[in-house]
Amino acid sequence: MSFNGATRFLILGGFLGAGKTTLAVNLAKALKEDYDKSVAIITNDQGDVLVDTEYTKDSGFDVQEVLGGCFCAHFDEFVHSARTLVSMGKPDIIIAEPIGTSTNILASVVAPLKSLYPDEFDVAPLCVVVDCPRALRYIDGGEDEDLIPLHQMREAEILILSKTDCVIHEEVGIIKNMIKKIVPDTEIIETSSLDLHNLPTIIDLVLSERISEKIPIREDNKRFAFEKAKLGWYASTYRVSSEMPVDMYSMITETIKAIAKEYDPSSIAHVKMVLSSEKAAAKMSLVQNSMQVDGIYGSRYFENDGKMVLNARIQSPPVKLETIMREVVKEMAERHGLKIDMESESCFSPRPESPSHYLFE
Ligand SMILES: Nc1nc2c(ncn2[C@@H]2O[C@H](COP(=O)(O)OP(=O)(O)OP(=O)(O)O)[C@@H](O)[C@H]2O)c(=O)[nH]1
Ligand SMILES: [Mg+2]
Repeated sequence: MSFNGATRFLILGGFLGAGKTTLAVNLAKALKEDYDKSVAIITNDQGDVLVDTEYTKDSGFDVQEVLGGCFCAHFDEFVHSARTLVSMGKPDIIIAEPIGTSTNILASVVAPLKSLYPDEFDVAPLCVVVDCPRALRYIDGGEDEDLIPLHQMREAEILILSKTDCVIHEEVGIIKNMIKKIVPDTEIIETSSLDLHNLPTIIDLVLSERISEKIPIREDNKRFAFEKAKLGWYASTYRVSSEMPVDMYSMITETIKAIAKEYDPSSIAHVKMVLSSEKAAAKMSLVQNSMQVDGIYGSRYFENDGKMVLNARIQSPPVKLETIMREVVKEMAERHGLKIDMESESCFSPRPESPSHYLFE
């Protein structure tokens, strides 16, 4: 889709686990099925292996990933990914999901895209996804660790309030009033991935000619460095095999529960896991204390060869996180008779990043 030949670009920001990937895939599916529009997706991570990439690819979309840091610090690579998607399949729309701890997206991603590539990309107003359970924490002003999500909210041109199904109706109203106090100029669209209410409203925005217009707010990235560094980032991939059928649902549920037992829920930003074979796949997430199986396709049982990808972002020293993840996976594999062979692993706390561009105008 293009007004003037440029590719429509939607940036979906928001904190870890807020529901960005779920929304991106739901939007992409609806745009394809109900509006005959093609969508491609750009994922982003600090580490080097992404559950989100597996999930969006498995959902049938062209995907590019920018790894090793935020779009803002890898801006040329980000633009290269977008151009690759354009040359691969000429998508009508590109949806880009920055890392959940990204800050100053307006100044370091939106503004440079608009000013450097006005003929190539047509950037929609910045959408920031905020989930209701986490937002309840901000009612009393939030805590120190809410510095990043509160900043992300202030950046929003459209604030998408997700997971409305996870709180009672009155709380949605309370959260919206709180948001209006923090960002009076922001439009709020509430939604839930369970019933997809208001998805057409978000699609109307994507298909409209509205472009991002908000003047970037000036907040020094150094303010966020301490909070970012508190998180341990873990990623691993395993080649897996089993001669007997393995119940994937039990396997991933028990794995996620075992990880949850090791940490205080408030320190768990997002743990996600995909187990897949040629004929079947299962994905599961844990955000704070909320555990959810996000889909099983094909059979519930895993057989023969496949792959397992595990990502965790938890407030934890990386060494402890790595030890726990290894032990849990080993124990679960033994219990379910799954042979595992680690292909890659990384665990670290993110270092401060410098954006390639930083435009305030
Ligand atoms: N109940 C409910 N769960 C949701 C909703 N939206 C997303 N989720 C679940 O929340 C979890 C996290 O969703 P993701 O879409 O992976 O979140 P994300 O923002 O992409 O997370 P990161 O990429 O780690 O920052 C998954 O288990 C989703 O199924 C919703 O509206 N309602
Ligand atoms: Mg995601």
